[in-house]
Amino acid sequence: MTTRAIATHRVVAHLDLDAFYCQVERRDLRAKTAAGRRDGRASAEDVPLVVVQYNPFERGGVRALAPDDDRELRDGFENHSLIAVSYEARARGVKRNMRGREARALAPACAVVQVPTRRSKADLTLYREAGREVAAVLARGGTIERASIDEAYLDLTESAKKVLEETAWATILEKARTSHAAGASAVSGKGYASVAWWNRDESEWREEEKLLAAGAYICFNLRKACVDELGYTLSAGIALNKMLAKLTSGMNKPASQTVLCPDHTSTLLDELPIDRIRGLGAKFGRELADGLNVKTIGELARTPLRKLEEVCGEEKAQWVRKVSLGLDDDPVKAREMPKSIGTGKTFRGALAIRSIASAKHWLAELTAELNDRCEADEEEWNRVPKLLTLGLSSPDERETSSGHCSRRCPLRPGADEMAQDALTLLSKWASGRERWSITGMSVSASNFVSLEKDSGDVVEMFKNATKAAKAPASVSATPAASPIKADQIDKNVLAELPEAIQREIRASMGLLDKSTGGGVKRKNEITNYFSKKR
Ligand code: DCP
Ligand code: CA
Repeated sequence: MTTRAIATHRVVAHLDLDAFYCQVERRDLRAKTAAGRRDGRASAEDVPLVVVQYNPFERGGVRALAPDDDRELRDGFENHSLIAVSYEARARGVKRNMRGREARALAPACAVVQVPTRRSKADLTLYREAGREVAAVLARGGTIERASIDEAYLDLTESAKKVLEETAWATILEKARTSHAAGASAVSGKGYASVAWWNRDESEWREEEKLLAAGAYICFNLRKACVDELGYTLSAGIALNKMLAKLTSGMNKPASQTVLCPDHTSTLLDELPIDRIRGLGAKFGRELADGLNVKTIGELARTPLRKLEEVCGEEKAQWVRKVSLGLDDDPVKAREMPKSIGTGKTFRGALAIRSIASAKHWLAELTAELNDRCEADEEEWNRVPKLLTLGLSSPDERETSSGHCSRRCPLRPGADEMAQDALTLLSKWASGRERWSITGMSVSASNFVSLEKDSGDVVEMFKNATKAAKAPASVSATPAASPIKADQIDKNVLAELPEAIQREIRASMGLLDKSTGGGVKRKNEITNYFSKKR
C-alpha cells in the first residue's frame, strides 16, 4: 500500500444511542429518586422501561407535563403508544409499535414513562439537551455531523493517524479488539473469526485496517467517556465511509461497536435490500427497483452501467454505481447554524393586501410558523433570537427603493407577541399613506444569543434584556431587574443586540450618562427605535 493510497482512506464512525428516550428517562428517574422525590423502583437499571406518547384525545385537552414533573404513569396508559423500549423490555418481547397495555402484559414490572408535553404536543427539550451533551463529548474525537437527535457521524481520520503515530500498537489493539469485526469470518476462515482477525500479527495488517483499528480505539474511548461522564451507552459502526459506518453501527446493539472489515463490504451489500441505503429509500429507490427489476444492492452492482443510465440518467447512474460498490465520498460535515430564520408569502395581483385587518390575519399565520421554527431552533442550537424583521414588498416603495423595505424591532418570544409587534411595524409603515398595497410579506428572526449554561453571567444579562424586549412595542421597556457589573458583559455579544437594548443594559450598569438613563428617556428611545428605517 503506498502512502498516496493511504491518504485517500478515511475512518468514519456512526454512533447511535441505545433506546435513547429510555436512557434519558432512566437518568431523570435516578435524579428524582436521589432527590427523594419518588421511590426508586423504576430507576433501577434492570427494570424494563418504556416511554409512551401522550394521549392526543385526553379529555379537556392535552395536559402539560413538564420534564420535572413525575411522569411515570401508574394507570391509564393502556392505549398510549410506545415510542421507546428499553433493552430489558425488548428481552421480554416488547416492541415499539405496541401499546402500554401490551407492554405490561409481556413485562408486568415494566415502568411506563410519558414524554413531557407542552402546548398540546410532545416537548423534546429533555432529549435534545441529552443529545447535545453526548455530541459535545463525541466532538472530542473529530469533526462531528449530527444526523438526528441521537445519532452522529464522526470523521476520525486525522485522530486515527495521530493515534497510530503516538500509541503503541498493543495499546491500540487492547481496546480496539473489544469491537466486533463484521465479516471477519470471511477474511480469516479460522473458527471464531472476530478473535482471529484481531489476533493477526501486526505485519499482516493492511494500512486501512490499521486506521480502522485506531478509529475503533478512539471510538471505544469516546463511548466510555459517555458512560462515565453522562451515564449513556451508545453503539457504533466504524468503517471507511459514512454509508458503511451507518450500516454497521446497528449490527451489535446495545452498548457495542462493530468494525467493518474492508474485505467484507461486497458480502454485506450483496443481500442488502435497496431501501436500506440513504438516497435509495424513497421514490427514486422504488423507480430503480421497478425499472431494473432488482431488489438488492448486489443486483444493482451487477447491472451494466448502460442500463442504469437508461433508467436514471448519466449523473445519477454514476452515483448509484459507486454506492452499490460501497463507495461513498460524502464528507462528514459540521452543520452550520443559520444566521436567521424567516418565512414569507407573496400576494400578487388581486391578492395584494390593502387593509390592516387582512395584514393582521397574514402576519398571525407567518409569525405562528416563525415561532414554531424559533422553538425548534432553540432546541437544536440552544439559543434565542433578539431581533424581529418585517419585510414588505410594495409598489408604493418603488420610488424609494427596489420595491422592498424592512422594519425591525426587538423580538419578544411567542407567536402572539411577534404578530403584535410585526403589526405595529406594519401600521407605522402604512400610516401617512393614503392608499397602499402589499404584494409580499416576510418575517424573520435573527441576532441570536446563546443560552449556554457556562456563560451564566451573560445569560443573566440577557434574561434582563429579554424582559426588556418582552414589553409591548409601543410601551417603555422594563428596566433591568438587577444591576449588572461591567465586567460581566461580553462586548461582542452586546454589540449584536438592538441598540435600544444595548442602551438599557448600559444604563443599568451606570455606563450611560445620567441625562439619558431615566425612564422617560428610555421610553423615547424604544419608540424611536421602532420608527427608524433600517
Ligand atoms: N422515536 C420516536 N418515534 C419513533 C422512533 C423514534 O419518538 N417512531 C424517538 C424515541 C427513540 C429516539 O427517537 O428513543 C431514537 O430513535 P431510534 O430509532 O434510534 O431508537 P432507540 O434509540 O429508542 O433504540 P435503538 O437502541 O434501537 O437505537
Ligand atoms: Ca438510537
